[in-house]
Amino acid sequence: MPTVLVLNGPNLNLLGTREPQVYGARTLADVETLCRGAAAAHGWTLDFRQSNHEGMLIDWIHEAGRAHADGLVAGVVLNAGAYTHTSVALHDAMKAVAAPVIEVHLSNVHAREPFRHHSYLSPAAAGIVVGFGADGYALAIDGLARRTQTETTTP
Ligand code: CA2
Repeated sequence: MPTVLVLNGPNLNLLGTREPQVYGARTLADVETLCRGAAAAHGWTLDFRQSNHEGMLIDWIHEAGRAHADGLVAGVVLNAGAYTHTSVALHDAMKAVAAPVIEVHLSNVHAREPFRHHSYLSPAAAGIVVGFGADGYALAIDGLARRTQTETTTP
């Protein structure tokens, strides 16, 4: 059964503990449960991870690229947190793999501080989901499934 890999970047382990007006009240464990249901609805298993380290996220994207080439991973959902706005290295990692990567943000970054308006990741993303809170992760998994379906059925 294919896997969807959900990667979370720095500080997202703190979700639900502070700034609920910005990020919602759900914890990262709640988001994982939500994602598990969304993945199961498409017959996928879920691999859900979080790291505060840029290099770890890059290693995981490379790993996903290899697993995608072997038919084991359908794609990646990535909330890279603040690395979104700083990391050319994550951009390069996304470009280096054929696995589709959907960029997700809990908050509407475009309605926040100007430094959050630019994403180094968006040009390398297969799709972007912004501002739907934790539900955005499920929307991203659904979008990945629809995209995968289209790829396999469209001549
Ligand atoms: O809206 C998002 O999902 C972000 O990726 C979240 C990042 C932020 O730097 C991006 O601009 C937008 C921050 C994640 C930190 O999450 C916390 C949650 C609770 C308490 C403290 C931090």
